[in-house]
Amino acid sequence: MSNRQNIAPNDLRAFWMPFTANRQFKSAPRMFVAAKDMHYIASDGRKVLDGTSGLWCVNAGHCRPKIVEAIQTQAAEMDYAPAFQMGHPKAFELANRLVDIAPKGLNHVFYTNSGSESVESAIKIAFAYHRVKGEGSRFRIIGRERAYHGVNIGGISIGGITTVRKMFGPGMAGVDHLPHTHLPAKNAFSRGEPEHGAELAMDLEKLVTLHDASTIAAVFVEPVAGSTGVLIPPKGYLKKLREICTKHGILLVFDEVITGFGRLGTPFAADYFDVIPDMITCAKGLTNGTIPMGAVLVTSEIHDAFMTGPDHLIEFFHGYTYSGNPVAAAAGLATLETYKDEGLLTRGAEMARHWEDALHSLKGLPHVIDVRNLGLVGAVELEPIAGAPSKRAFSAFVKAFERGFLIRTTGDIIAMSPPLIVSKAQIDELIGGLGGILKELE
Ligand code: PXG
Repeated sequence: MSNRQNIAPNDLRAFWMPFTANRQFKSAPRMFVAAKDMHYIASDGRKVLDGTSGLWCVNAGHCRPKIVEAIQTQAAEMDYAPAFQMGHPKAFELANRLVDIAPKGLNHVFYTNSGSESVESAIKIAFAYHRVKGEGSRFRIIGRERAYHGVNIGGISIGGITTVRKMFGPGMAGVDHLPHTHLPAKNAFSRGEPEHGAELAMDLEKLVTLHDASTIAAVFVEPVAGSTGVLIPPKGYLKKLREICTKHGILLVFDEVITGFGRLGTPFAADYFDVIPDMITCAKGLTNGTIPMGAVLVTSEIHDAFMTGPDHLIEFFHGYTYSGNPVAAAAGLATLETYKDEGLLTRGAEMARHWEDALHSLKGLPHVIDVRNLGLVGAVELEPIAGAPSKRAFSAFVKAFERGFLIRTTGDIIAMSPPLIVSKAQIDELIGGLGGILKELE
């Protein structure tokens, strides 16, 4: 019998959902059908307060008029233009607007369609940059434990998530890892940047001694690790990494897929920490989550190193069919305008203190073993149920959805990152709601 006869239009089996407990979801689906500003509307008509900006991407809030209109207009005017050997004005305009808000020196933009692709592109730029400069022996990339750099082979190789790393084969060759900086014994319940742990950056010197600088192309770090539970870097840590990379001619890449576009109260985390990397990978907030688009921002030094040889030849053999797609570029331009009109790239700084106070009010509630925050990112770590890791936080997530709040969980850590338009009252509502749930958890 044909498959088709078995699948009703509303059957949930065909869609193999990403990063989802498929069987649990399909036994009790949680569906969103509409969204506006700070809220989703669930399929049963309930309003759900968005405590996570979708998946850390809807920084300006949902269905913002300028962005909606720009997408509609562009889709009708020119849906697609070839990305290779042809151009269209909006991709160039967006690159210029991005450079305007990027940290000083990051003057060029390579487009991708996601954070994962931004990471792969940055890895390839790092390899190729050293090669065009005559240092092709720099084939090694240094990542970090507990890092998330997307899902492709390069990203999972330099990433540090064990469940992912054990599942998909040996990965990319020539990778080593720095230790993570999560030190709960010393830093639990830190407000903002923790005091202890900057010395962990010195492990990079050890890796340089082990492998020799001449084999190392780049160090990749998330300035604040998001997916693995909001790990805030210790004071001074990123500055030390920068110093060591500079000393040894190693490129420093900040993966700002989550921290980019105002999450910490500055346009990029590089601004917040006052550390300028050689490349920034971004995505998500670039188009406010509407149309897939990512980018790698690079220094002129990197870009210009490729601009040699006969000028009819392609300088960098890399790119995607949808690099700089017109509808995505239009969405990106309207997103950056919305951020500018409403001061959203720095609004997090104004709200950070209220957010921090609200989050830390959860200290002392049952099962809470740590609270972490920076800008408009926060995490509440719960003591796992013995023998059933992740279960306690997952029940908090399900209960929160039932009560009208969207939160995220990773292991037994609850992560929150509301849209940057959030009000103080909405922060209180979200954190108050979470507090109520924590009191009821097993
Ligand atoms: N780098 C970083 C630092 C990320 O956080 C990616 C790369 C990959 O981006 P794409 O666009 O390929 O998904 C990410 C993505 C979560 C969560 O809830 C985090 C991400 C994605 C989905 C969920 O922690 N980060």
